[in-house]
Amino acid sequence: MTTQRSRRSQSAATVPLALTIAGSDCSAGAGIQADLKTFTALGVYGLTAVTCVVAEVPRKVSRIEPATARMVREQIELLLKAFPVDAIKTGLLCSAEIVCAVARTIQHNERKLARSIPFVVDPVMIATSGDNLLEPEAVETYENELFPLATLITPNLDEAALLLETIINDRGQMESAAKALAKKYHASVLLKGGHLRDDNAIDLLFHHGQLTEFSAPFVRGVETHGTGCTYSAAITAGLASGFSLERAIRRAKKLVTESIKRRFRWKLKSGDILEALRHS
Ligand code: PXL
Repeated sequence: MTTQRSRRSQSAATVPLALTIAGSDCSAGAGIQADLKTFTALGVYGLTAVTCVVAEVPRKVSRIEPATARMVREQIELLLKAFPVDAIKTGLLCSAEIVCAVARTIQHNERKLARSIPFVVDPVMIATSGDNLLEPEAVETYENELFPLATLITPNLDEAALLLETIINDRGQMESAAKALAKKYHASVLLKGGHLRDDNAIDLLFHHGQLTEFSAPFVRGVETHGTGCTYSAAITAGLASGFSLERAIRRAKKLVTESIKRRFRWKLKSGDILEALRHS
């Protein structure tokens, strides 16, 4: 017979677990804070490995301080040893050294655990404010070390353009870019087209040789902060919950669109309006 207590501990044991390896955004719209809120909103328990601390508010990045590569490695190692992690995502990794440490630690631990864990790589390079977040030398390390391990890579148009050294200005160019990235990195790619600012925000998934479109009405006139982090965290939560890639993306897209529609707004002392995503 199952007692009340053991029934409760059984259900607690089945909560999916996701790990985010990312930076801290003190304004809490992006970074590990956004990831944790998103995991929680989707019924997933979130674990964090902090890569750097960013002093910022939505339109301004003021200072970035990286953790040591050793500290990043130790957090990941400890968590993977202690918890049956169901999915992992990366956000801002800050430096080439940290990108390399993350890749090697995941690879090493997966080998030890003898299982591969769904792994979403959000190649965070530039903030919506236009500030550079990633050391330029780190791009090559992403390509050589981290992308080969990814289940899914989720670049926006700027990141894709940088990776392919091209310009992406319309839907046709998006299609070619999604395919080119998938071919170049032998991975599934979700290319996010929100920056085209058309009537619809269109994202293209290239997965197992097939192109799938995810579309939602573009919410106009909103200065967003943290949409990319929220989107990739929601996809990771879906994968941690056992969803297929397509189902995880479909639900994540809905969550991001709804969050933008029902955003929080604060009137600042200057009379300006500050906007941020909500995740519940
Ligand atoms: O939105 C990109 C991003 C990711 N991670 C952290 C950030 C930001 C944006 O500013 O601060 C920690």
